[in-house]
Amino acid sequence: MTSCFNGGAGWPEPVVRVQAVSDTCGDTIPDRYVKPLPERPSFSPAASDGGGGPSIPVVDLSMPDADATSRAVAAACREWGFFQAVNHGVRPELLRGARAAWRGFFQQPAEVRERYANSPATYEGYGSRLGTAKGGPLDWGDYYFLHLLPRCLKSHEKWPSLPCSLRIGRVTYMIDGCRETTEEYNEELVQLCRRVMRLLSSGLGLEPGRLQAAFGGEGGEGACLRVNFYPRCPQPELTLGVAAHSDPGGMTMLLVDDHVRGLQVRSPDGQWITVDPVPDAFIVNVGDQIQVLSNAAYKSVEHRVMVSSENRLSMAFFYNPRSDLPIAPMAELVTPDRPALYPEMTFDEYRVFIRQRGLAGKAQLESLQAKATAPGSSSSSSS
Ligand SMILES: O=C(O)CCC(=O)C(=O)O
Repeated sequence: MTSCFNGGAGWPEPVVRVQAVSDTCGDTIPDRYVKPLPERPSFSPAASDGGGGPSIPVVDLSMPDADATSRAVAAACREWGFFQAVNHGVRPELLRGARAAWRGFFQQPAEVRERYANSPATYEGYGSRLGTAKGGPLDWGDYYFLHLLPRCLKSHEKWPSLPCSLRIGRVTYMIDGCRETTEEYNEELVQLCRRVMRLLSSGLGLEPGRLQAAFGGEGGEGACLRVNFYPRCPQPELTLGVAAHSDPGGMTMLLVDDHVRGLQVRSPDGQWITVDPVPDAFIVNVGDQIQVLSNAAYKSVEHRVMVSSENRLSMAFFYNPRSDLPIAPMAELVTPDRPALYPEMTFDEYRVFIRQRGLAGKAQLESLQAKATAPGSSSSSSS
C-alpha cells in the first residue's frame, strides 16, 4: 500500500487514500473509519421508495413569476435550509461533462493523483481528511478542493491537468478537459448563485441586491469547489462519507450522482432523511454565513453522507462572502424583539475553527450564538 501514502506535507500523520483502503481492505474497514454507534447512518428510505416520508422541496427556477419563485426558495430555506433546483439554466451536457472529467481524475493511477496531494495550509488539491488532530476520526471519502474566486486565489497549476483529444468534424483538438470544463462550470455556477442570492434577498423582504452586497457585491464574493469521491465500502453501516456538519460558507450548490444516493439531511423535526436526487438538479443549501446574515431566518442545516457498495461522486460548489468582510445579522433584520443572534466575525476568522478541528455538526454556530445572547454581550448589527 505504499502508493497510498503521501509523506506528511503538514499533516500530523501519513495520509491514507480511501481509494487504496477500499481496494485492499477486503470485507472489513479499518477502525479509524468506524463511527461511534450514535453517529452511524440510519438507512432511512427516500420519499420515492414508497415510504411517503418528508423530502426536501423541489423548486422550478424557470417559473415566469419571480415573486412566486422567491417565495418558494425562501419557504424552503426557512423550513429545510435545502431545496432541489430544477430548470436552473445550466446545460445538462455541462453537468455530465464536469462529472465525467472529475471521475477521470479519480480513475488516474495513484502516482498521478499524488502529484496534486494537498496540505492543511490551504487544503487545495487532492485530500483525504479535514482537520489536523492526530488520531482523529476519518471519513470514507477522498476529495479535490480548489479555489475559484477571488481570481487572485485561483491557480491552474493546482488543478489536475488531464489532456485529452476532442474530435469536431474531421479535426482533432487537444484540450485539458478537467481544467476547461471546471472553468466553464465555475462561470455558470457563479451566475446561478447570484440569481439565487437575489431570490433569497427578496424572500427576506429586502431589496434584491442586499444579500449580495453583504457578500462584497458581484465580483467581491468567494467561491471554491470540493469534488468528493466515495469509493465502494464493504461495511457502509459502520461509517460515513462525510460526518454530520453544516456548511461554513454562504450557500452550496451540490451536484450529485444521479444514480447513487448518499446525502442525508436533518429534517425540521430532527430526523435524518435520505435525499432522492432529481436528475440534473442542483441540491442548494444555506450555509452558516447566510444563517448569520439573515439572523437565523434562513437555516444552515446539518447533513451527512452515507456510503455504499458503489462508488459515488459529488461536486460541492461553495459560494462565500468576501473573506475579510465583517459578517453579522443585517441591520434590517435586527429588532428589539429579535436582537442579533450572532457577533460580528469575518469568514476568514470563522473557518479557522473548521480547518483545525474538522467538521463538527453545528458546534461553531451554536457557540457563537451562545456568546452573542449571553447576558451582558454587546453584539451589534452592522453588516
Ligand atoms: O456528497 C454529498 O452528497 C454531500 C457533500 C458535502 O456535504 C460536502 O462536500 O460538504
